[in-house]
Amino acid sequence: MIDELFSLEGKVALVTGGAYGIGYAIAKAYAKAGAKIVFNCSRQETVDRGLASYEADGIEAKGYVCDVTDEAVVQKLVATVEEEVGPIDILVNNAGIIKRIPMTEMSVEDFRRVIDVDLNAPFIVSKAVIPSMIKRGGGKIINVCSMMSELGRETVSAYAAAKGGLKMLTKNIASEYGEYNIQCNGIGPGYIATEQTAPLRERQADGSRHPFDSFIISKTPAARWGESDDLAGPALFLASKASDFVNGHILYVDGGILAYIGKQPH
Ligand code: NAP
Ligand code: GCO
Repeated sequence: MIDELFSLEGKVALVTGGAYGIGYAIAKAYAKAGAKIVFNCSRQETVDRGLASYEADGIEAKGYVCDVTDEAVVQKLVATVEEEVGPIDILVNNAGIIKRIPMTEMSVEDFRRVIDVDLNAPFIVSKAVIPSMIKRGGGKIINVCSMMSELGRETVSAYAAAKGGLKMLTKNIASEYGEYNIQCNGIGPGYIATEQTAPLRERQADGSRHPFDSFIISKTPAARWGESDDLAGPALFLASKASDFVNGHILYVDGGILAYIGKQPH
């Protein structure tokens, strides 16, 4: 039955940074497909915000404070989840930050922090959940990559380096653990209207669009910013039986940006 292909009934999904934005949209889709939802953020107030949103959407979710860059805390989180909810069948490495600073003006500390959250943390969390997945005969890992896994632009050197590395970490986890029926794939959102990109869409003093806002719309064949819910279907595909023979793939959900050279000037 086609429904069974996309069902997550009885599965436990951990979505890092799943309080709002892209992580929340992915978790909501998983809940609708039957999964039990667990999420974490680095701040109690964000966890509380997420819990209120899940409750308002009629979703039973458990939230934990856990900085994904702290291996000891992550290992404790995984043990707690396994005890309180059950073994983790689906991991979405979604938690992420960006710092938009010209590279030559960026401090090493800022560069390292972005790499720590966006690249080292997916390693840390994946390393914590894979042994249990192997014991249970398999699992799904979805790493949230980016246009910057493929492209650069000014001021995002640390983020692009991290997301480019995350693409290759995805391929390596797929290569190293595919034989244990673990599928590790990436999802690559285009430019999505979330709090993270809000500065790029702020209306100008005269009420006009932010120049970057207009730029992205011109570079996107779909001629719009993505919404977090645009990721729901592709993320569900990567978490379900439907993708059991898909491994090491980065599924770009970008409205066509990566395919498009841009509109010729008139
Ligand atoms: P967002 O709105 O900024 O949300 C980020 C989430 O990650 C928050 O819940 C945040 O909560 C959590 N987080 C940040 N640092 C953390 C840490 N050290 N430990 C645990 N949780 C942490 O971001 P978003 O736009 O939804 O993006 C989510 C993911 O998609 C990120 O990996 C981002 O790089 C990626 N992405 C975004 C876009 C886009 O256009 N928006 C496009 C491509 C890829 P706390 O701050 O409370 O920890
Ligand atoms: C930026 C944006 C992008 C998006 C996303 C694109 O400053 O260029 O924040 O990096 O977050 O990663 O896929």
